Amino acid sequence: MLAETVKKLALECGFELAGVASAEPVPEAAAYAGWVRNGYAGEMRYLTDGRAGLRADPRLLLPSARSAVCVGKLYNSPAPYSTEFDERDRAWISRYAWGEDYHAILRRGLERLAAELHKIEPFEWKICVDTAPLLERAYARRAGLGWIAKNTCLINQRMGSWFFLGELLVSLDLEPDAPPPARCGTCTRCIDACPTQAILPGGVLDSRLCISYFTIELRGGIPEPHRAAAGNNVFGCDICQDVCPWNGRAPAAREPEFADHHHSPPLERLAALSEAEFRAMFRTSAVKRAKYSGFLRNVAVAMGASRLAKFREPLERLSESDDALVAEHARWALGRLD
Ligand code: B12
Ligand code: SF4
Ligand code: SF4
Repeated sequence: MLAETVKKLALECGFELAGVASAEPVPEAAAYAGWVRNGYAGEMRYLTDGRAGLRADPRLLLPSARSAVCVGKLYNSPAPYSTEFDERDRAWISRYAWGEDYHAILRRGLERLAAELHKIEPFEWKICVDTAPLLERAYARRAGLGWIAKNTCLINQRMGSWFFLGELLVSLDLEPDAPPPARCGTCTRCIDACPTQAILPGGVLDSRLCISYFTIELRGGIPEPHRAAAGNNVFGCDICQDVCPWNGRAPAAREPEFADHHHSPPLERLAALSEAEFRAMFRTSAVKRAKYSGFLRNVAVAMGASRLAKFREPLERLSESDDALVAEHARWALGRLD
């Protein structure tokens, strides 16, 4: 009964999806440990350091946790998919980073939900959005929000996969939902479309091959054999979701916060940004995570991948950068121009 009220309140607080899972350890924690052991986490130390042990049990995050209220927030926009976009002189920024940084938006919604719920019954809670050491997709699946697909994203039958996940761990005993069946069937579109073959059999992603990892998380050089395949993706990658049939008619988000502010800016403009301009341009966007140096590295790679001769001048400038990382990627790109 209370679970239904919680889910209704979650929808009123701006979430399109809401469900409840028990806040118990999940068997996927073993799959996660194996994933890390295989090296698939690459250099993402926040996944492999001591804190990673917390992933086995949400009660290490909130000792009194009994349930996880899992929510989904749509961020899709009506703009075209990256796979329908062929302007080689423009950058592709991942759909999820076009608007305001989602961490703040989800946290605000979950704080509101906690406050509303507190009016009904006192309880303890903890908000988790992305950065908490919690296997978000495993709990969201249990809460009925969707299935973990072959591209490893959580897909909802009605909404597709363009949504963020967040959780409110609560000390309340709420009736849990049931996970939906997996609906990938025999489809392999995402596996076939991935430019770097990062999706392995069995719904496993090797981050060390993923463009999203290269362009957002990796701090050093992008491995040379994968640079050309990164194409014009300068922050994240949408390809394995763009090609997914479940996103064919995915609904768009209603909020102005997710409007497409950063959709496909010209590469030349990005290459000319000073550090202050970069900070100002992406002040409220998730793009700032790449940091100025990593972002210029990505822009240089995208210019090289385009092979457009008109990028010779901006690339020559970047190749003289004091930042050795940027300069090396710009020299690689210059070597590829027509
Ligand atoms: C690290 C991370 C990444 C890494 C690794 C991605 C990955 N697939 O693991 C990188 C940088 C590559 C990445 C990329 C992206 N990410 Co990310 N990422 C995370 C983060 C912080 C942790 C994920 C994690 O623990 N990965 C490790 C693996 C092992 O976990 P897992 O895939 O969840 O694995 C489960 C299942 O696949 C299954 N499983 C895996 N292997 C096996 C094997 C067997 C035998 C079995 C039975 C099960 C099984 O069990 C696992 C445990 O639950 C989460 C937030 C969070 N705290 O969970 C966001 C999160 C997953 N990312 C998100 C997003 C939006 C993205 C991107 C779309 C961004 C972009 N456009 O570039 C891409 C998508 C790329 C892709 N195809 O996954 C969203 C996903 C929302 C959704 N609808 O699914 C999340 C949930 C953030 C959020 N709060 O919204 N991400
Ligand atoms: S995000 Fe891009 S590189 Fe990563 S698995 Fe999906 S298609 Fe492949
Ligand atoms: S493209 Fe096909 S296999 Fe990949 S996630 Fe979508 S339905 Fe599943």
